[in-house]
Amino acid sequence: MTLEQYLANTLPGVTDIKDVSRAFAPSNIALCKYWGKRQEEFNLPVNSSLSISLGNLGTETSLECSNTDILILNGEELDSSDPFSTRLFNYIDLFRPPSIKLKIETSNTIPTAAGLASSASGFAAVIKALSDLFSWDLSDQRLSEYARIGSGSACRSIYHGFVLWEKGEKHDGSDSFAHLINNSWTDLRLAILDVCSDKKAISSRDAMNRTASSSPYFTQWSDIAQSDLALLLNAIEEKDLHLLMKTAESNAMAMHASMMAAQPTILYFLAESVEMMHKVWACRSSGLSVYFTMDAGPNLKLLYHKDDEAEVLKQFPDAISVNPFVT
Ligand code: 2P0
Repeated sequence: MTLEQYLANTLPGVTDIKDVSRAFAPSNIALCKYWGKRQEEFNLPVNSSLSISLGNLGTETSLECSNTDILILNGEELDSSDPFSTRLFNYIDLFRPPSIKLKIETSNTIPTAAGLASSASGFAAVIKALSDLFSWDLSDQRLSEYARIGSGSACRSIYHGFVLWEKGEKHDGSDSFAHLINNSWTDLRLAILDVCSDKKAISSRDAMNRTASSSPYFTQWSDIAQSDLALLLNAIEEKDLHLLMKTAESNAMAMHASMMAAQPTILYFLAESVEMMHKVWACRSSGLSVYFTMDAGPNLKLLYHKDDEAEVLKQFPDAISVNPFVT
């Protein structure tokens, strides 16, 4: 089945269009990473993944019917040839009647200094706003499926708290969506260590495809992801923060190991990333329970118990702390 056929079968009709709609979606950080696709058109993953959303840090998007398509990102109008604009409107074209033109205003509530502006919250916010604009009232499951089509990790940004993206088995992705898991445990805190916010040399999309197609460790990575996910779900169930943080750190390192073995190699670590890792490990040796995770970039995200926040920020004064449970 093609993407167009799948959408034709599942999208409600457009009968009632509001003038304006607004939506917010949080950024998310994976504790068990999504890395590798089994199908590209629908962004279907090889492995299930688990994330924590970043509370009130994410993307706010408003849509307004207009005579022509306009995209304003963080207060500045983007040229229609801008790659982000092209990608976003190509996505929106899948869902809107061709006669509908939109003025889109989208802004990130995450501090730019955190270097975390991600496509995940952007696509999640836009599909929520489209659902509202067309009075579709889509379920969270459907929103998550549709967000995934924009960007895989966007399917997790539909929710707050701990979120599990089930990889699913079907060709049309109808069983590949995210859902909430136990949300009543709020001890975890994060802090973002911005090592470098420059545009990366290789996008995460290209990097994961290259890893899947050329890394001899890719099969091991997906086996590790599966066993790490079980450990993380157990850690959440048992409220075992140490197990959660330890597993998240080793999962991130396993993902990076799989990409380092790709051809040509992919290395997102900068010298300062490695320096910060050693600092985290030194803190642990001296009794401070702090761990890290890393995504497709050089920045570290520290993980720790809320009671350790003051000490973590003393050790890492430039870190930007996030309470993922404040919404
Ligand atoms: C994650 N990342 O689980 C992993 C960890 C980056 C490292 O999901 O091609 O931008 O749009 O589906 O969602 C980044 O990948 O990729 C990502 P596409 P996406 O958060």
